[in-house]
Amino acid sequence: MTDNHLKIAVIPGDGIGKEVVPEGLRVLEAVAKRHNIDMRFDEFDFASCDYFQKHGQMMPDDWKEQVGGHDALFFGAVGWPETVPDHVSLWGSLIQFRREFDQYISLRPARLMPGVPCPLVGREPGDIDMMIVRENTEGEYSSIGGKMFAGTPREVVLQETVMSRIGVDRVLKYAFELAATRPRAKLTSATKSNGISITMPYWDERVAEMAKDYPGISVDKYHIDILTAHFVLNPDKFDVVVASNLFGDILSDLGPACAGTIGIAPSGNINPEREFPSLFEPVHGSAPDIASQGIANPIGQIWAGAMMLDHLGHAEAASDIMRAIERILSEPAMRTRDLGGQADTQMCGKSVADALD
Ligand code: GGG
Repeated sequence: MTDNHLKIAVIPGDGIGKEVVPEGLRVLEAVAKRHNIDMRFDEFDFASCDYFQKHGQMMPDDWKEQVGGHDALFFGAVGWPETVPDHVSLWGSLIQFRREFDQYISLRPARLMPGVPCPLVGREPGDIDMMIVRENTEGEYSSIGGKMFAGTPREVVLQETVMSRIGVDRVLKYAFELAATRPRAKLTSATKSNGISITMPYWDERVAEMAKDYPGISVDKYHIDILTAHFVLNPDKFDVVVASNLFGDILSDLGPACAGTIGIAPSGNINPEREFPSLFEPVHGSAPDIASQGIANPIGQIWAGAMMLDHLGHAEAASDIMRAIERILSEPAMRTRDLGGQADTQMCGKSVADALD
């Protein structure tokens, strides 16, 4: 049964995360009111580089207790390389959430929305509509490795890729099931099994094995290098795309960029069994180059809010947000600069809230 009382942990993080999260909340509050959803927001200052500077770590030791009782996490962005190295901020925050809350699916839609100028010539809305399913807890993002003979000419660094049968099969199953719900029923697997000769052939084998259970799904695979070229040249070829952690991260920036801008791309870090809360964030990072100027596109954050509501069983409220986003994107005056407009972050967020049915 759908829960009408929702408790959301809000974590703005760094850079433009602090600017786009309030716009996401503005829209969530407006839609909650219309749908009589009692939504409570608890804001946390950790998982940010400011917190690191004060406390010497990205999150308090009891972060899991602090946010674990919430229905979902609404996250902005992390990273401020001037003060904290990027690998320290990412591993100290987002990667902890993904691993500790077993958010093994990263679901990232890339869709050409009506009215959005597409950098690829001749594409219309509907031509680009893919769901990128990224493995989110293992793969190339592994903590197994180390450095030997540091600072000497014999210096050696090593970081292992980890693929477990459980880890690979569960992300593939999710992707096949998702493909089965979509009209084209097509699944593309990203690989590199010619060069990476142990883990990637294993990935391919598991795809082939699982495909036997889904005879209605048309399956293909591409090496990641040519796949990136096809994303740019033939994005309409793709429906559901499943990829390892690193390949999925790259493809889920490229896909939305082909569809106009990374600024509108959302992402769900999902624990499908709902044993733990899932986390919703824009695909983009903290963007230090445009932070504090009030010009960031808030739509990725707002769309992440729609994904969160959908995940929590409020599909109608989520659809209302998506309709409002489509209306605003169709109006050049309401677009932010990444889409050739002049609107600032707050104007754009407010216009989405006002455009709700
Ligand atoms: N809102 C997403 C964010 O802050 N991303 C920072 C980043 O670099 N993420 C890498 C990743 O998602 O693995």
